[in-house]
Amino acid sequence: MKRFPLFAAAAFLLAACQSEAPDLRLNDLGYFERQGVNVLVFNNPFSGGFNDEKDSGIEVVHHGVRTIQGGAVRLSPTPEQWDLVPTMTSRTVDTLAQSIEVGMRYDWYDFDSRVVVQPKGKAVEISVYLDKPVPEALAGEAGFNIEFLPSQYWLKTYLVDGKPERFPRYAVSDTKVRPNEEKVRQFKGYRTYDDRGTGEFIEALPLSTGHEFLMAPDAPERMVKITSESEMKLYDGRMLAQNGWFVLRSVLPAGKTGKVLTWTVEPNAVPGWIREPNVGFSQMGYVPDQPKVAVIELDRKDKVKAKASVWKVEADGSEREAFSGPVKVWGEYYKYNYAKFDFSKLTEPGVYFLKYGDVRTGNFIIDPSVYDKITVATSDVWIPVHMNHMAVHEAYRLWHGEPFKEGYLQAPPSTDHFDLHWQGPTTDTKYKALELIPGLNVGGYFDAGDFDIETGSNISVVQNLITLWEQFRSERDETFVSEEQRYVELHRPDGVPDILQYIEHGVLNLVAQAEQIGHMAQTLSNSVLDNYHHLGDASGITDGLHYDPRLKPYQKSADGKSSGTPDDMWAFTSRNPGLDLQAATMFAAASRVLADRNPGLAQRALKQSIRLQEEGTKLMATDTTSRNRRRMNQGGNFSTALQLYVSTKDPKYLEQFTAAVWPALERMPMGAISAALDAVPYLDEAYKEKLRPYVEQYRDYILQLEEQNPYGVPIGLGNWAGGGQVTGFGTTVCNAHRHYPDIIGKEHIYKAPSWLFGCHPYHNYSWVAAVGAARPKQVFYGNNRADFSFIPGNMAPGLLFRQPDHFENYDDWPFLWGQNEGTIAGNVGYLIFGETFRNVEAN
Ligand SMILES: [Ca+2]
Ligand SMILES: [Ca+2]
Ligand SMILES: [Ca+2]
Repeated sequence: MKRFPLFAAAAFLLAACQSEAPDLRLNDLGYFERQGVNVLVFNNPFSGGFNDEKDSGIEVVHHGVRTIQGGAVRLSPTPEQWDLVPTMTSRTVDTLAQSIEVGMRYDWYDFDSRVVVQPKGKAVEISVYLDKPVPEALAGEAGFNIEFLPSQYWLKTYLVDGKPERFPRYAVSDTKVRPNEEKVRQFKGYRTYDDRGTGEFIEALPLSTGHEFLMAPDAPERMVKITSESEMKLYDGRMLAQNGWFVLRSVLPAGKTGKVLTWTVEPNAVPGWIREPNVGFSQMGYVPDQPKVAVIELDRKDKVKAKASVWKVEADGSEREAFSGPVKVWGEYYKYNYAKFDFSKLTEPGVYFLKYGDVRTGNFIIDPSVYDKITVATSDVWIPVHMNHMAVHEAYRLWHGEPFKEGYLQAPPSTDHFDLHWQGPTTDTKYKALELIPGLNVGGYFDAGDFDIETGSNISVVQNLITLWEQFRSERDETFVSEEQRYVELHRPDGVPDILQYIEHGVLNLVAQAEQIGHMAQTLSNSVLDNYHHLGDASGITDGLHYDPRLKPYQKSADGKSSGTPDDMWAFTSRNPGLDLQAATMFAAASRVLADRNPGLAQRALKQSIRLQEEGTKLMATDTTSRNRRRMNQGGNFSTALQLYVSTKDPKYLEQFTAAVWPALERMPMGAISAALDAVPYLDEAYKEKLRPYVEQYRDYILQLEEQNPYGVPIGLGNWAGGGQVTGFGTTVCNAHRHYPDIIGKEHIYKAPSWLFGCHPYHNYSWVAAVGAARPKQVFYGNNRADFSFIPGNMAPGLLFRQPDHFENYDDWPFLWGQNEGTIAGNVGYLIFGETFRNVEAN
């Protein structure tokens, strides 16, 4: 992506000429643009994976912030995540006519529509066309919607046909109820709501109705004028779901074809606006002798300043310039221009901040100890808060009570789940559909911002915690865990290293799965969508009573132990021998580390390990599913062989490992290098020598990253931001440096932490909640996201890419999981990275 400054200069001159006529124009990337305003038309189509992810359709990036999205024909006034989204059937960019046309289709209703967007001066005209009238079932329901980001509009004003109003800070508008029969179908026929036996669903009523809406006249950067001959209504999507947006909507007329609706949308552009520079630096600070480079992200129209400076905060509160140096242009990367400021020469411990032009950053520390505590919030708070089947207390606060007391039922065959799970045509167990599988409500970790136990993820978490324990033996004890009392208390030492207790807690659930089910479940998850989207205390997701279908919904049995509410969680039990083998490896390692701490559990783990290893191997030999083949090919088996060799010292596993590792390194050197490096401490010098050329290749990859983007780390462009990729990269670089310091210099180990702690695009906040930084991110997609808060120690996935050129990370809106969610696997990945980095850094 890197282009040279020469081109940047040319683009600058061209842009300067165009500023005489600042109308919206269709650019080479296929969206409409003028300085401060980007109008995107299905550059990001609805993916359908989780339905409405609030990042699709017609979108507006307004003065650098994506404040409008979801522009499309929709079937509800305030669409929720699991409402149907249209499939994009065509997208035509007509450079001559300066227009973009998109075909949309709802298969379930056999309903097609088209939207055509064309610039008209500083506005775009959006028209909806129908070749056939709106189907009868959708008359009055189908409409054209666009959505406005609440956190950027609340408390601002709007004018509707000239009448002043204010966007509400909290959802408090009016609602009505309608009979369930009238509800438009939701994702796979599931329902997002629990009607409490009323037979009715809720619909939001509009805040305002009119033909001209002027949004945010009091905030020029957010001001948008929308006019139409069709009646428009403004709704508050948060009435039904906390992650809803403000929705402007016109219902499509029934019985009509051709052009059925036209809106004119004019986002204001502030004259002369240039985006404020984003000065990226490590909020966690720097150790004295490490490289210190700030990366400055600049509007392409901004002129790069020659110099930047570092200021020291003195003990008497005064400030003085401690260093000043040149700013070097790096070049363009996607939307912006980048420059670097190297202040490595500054080594004196102290409190500092950076100055670049008018920008003054928050402060940071230079000191040998800055990295000492980078993992404590994750290990002391985030991980224990995610312990399932426990009540978790912290000082005066209850994080959550004990969830899922009623246990888990066998998922019925042929279930297509809403969180991407499924149950195959049989149960694969001795249990009948909806029969209680005893003993599963123990141990385990919530997957993420949701509360299911993802078995694969839990296995890798336990495996990683074991690796961490065996490598670094952290005896840290800040957590009280009583499995007997099902009680956790944060910041209360109990004489047992926390990491052993975390391993034990994970193993308790996984061993129970192997014993009770006979093999590993895919997942233990919600049975009904209306409790899957639960926010807050996990103990309230289900009623804690066994489901008895003989009772009526919401009715309790006389003994108070069961209810007719079908809210019990399900175990999805279709057998996956690949998962069984993964568990077998982990159980072998767990039996090793738990032998002293909990001999009974260690025995059970070993027994299941041997059984699953035998059964899994046999099944794998005959298994032809692509998932397992892929796993075999990707070298999952040589990591396993290494683990087994470390556990047992049986040379047959060493043979398996060496037979697989070299072909894997040839096939995909960057994919296999991490596992190959893990083996170095256990193998001989000959192995280490043979690996050397691959480490040299890895160095070339690291150097090439510096050419690819200004931050020198792998930047993910997927629908889930690449924080995990960066921690994985950081861990691998640290291990490569540890074993091959002559090939991988120490300077490279600081790239991943710089990115994680604030040196990255969009803003310069640390991706890790609460620790070390003057300005960590403040909102995350955790189970407390409705409070616009965080769970300390969470590492956000971070920087999300939106096609074709926009990176973002909202820090005033927690609800986009792809940028703000913490997962148990991701945060344990951060813990591994942090511990590895701290140890390698200190040596
Ligand atoms: Ca999940
Ligand atoms: Ca402890
Ligand atoms: Ca229940």
